[in-house]
Amino acid sequence: MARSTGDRSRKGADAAVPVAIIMGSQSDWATMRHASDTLAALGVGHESRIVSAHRTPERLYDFARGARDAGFKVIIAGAGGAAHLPGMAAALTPLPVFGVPVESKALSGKDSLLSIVQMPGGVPVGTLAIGKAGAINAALLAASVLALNDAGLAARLDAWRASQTASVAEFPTDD
Ligand code: RP5
Repeated sequence: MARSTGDRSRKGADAAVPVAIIMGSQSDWATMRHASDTLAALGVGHESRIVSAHRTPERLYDFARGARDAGFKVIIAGAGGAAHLPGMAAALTPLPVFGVPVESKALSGKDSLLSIVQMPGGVPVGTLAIGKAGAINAALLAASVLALNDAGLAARLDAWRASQTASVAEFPTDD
């Protein structure tokens, strides 16, 4: 179901892989894997790959310009620091882009957040929280979008939410 980072196979239009997870560096994977894990738990096909706006700009252009024709429906883009990847991807594709600010060492991800969220009017990036929570929620948002046209996925999302609700204890414990 999920293609891991490093799998560069492209099969053209592929309805089974509707979500692309891109990230600026291998170091982002510790965060972005939570998006991958969440999509896997929901049975959503996805592919993860490293696409750096700064170090591999041609790869970014090739990926983003071809993303729709490759069959992707939603892109999740995570980056840290001067995090231009989500915005540049959004500039190059009509697909919805959800941006995940990766927590940076120097500024704890505030730099990432501001880099991603402050897009000019006309080029939207749906920006999530910094770090793991943002990665998980980006996956849930992507799944919600896809569930609009997928009753099975909508049911799995409902079940996921019900399970989350059931897991919350009413009273705190000392353990
Ligand atoms: C960004 O620079 C990446 O998204 C990453 O969050 C950050 C640091 O990259 P590395 O130096 O760890 O490769 O482009």
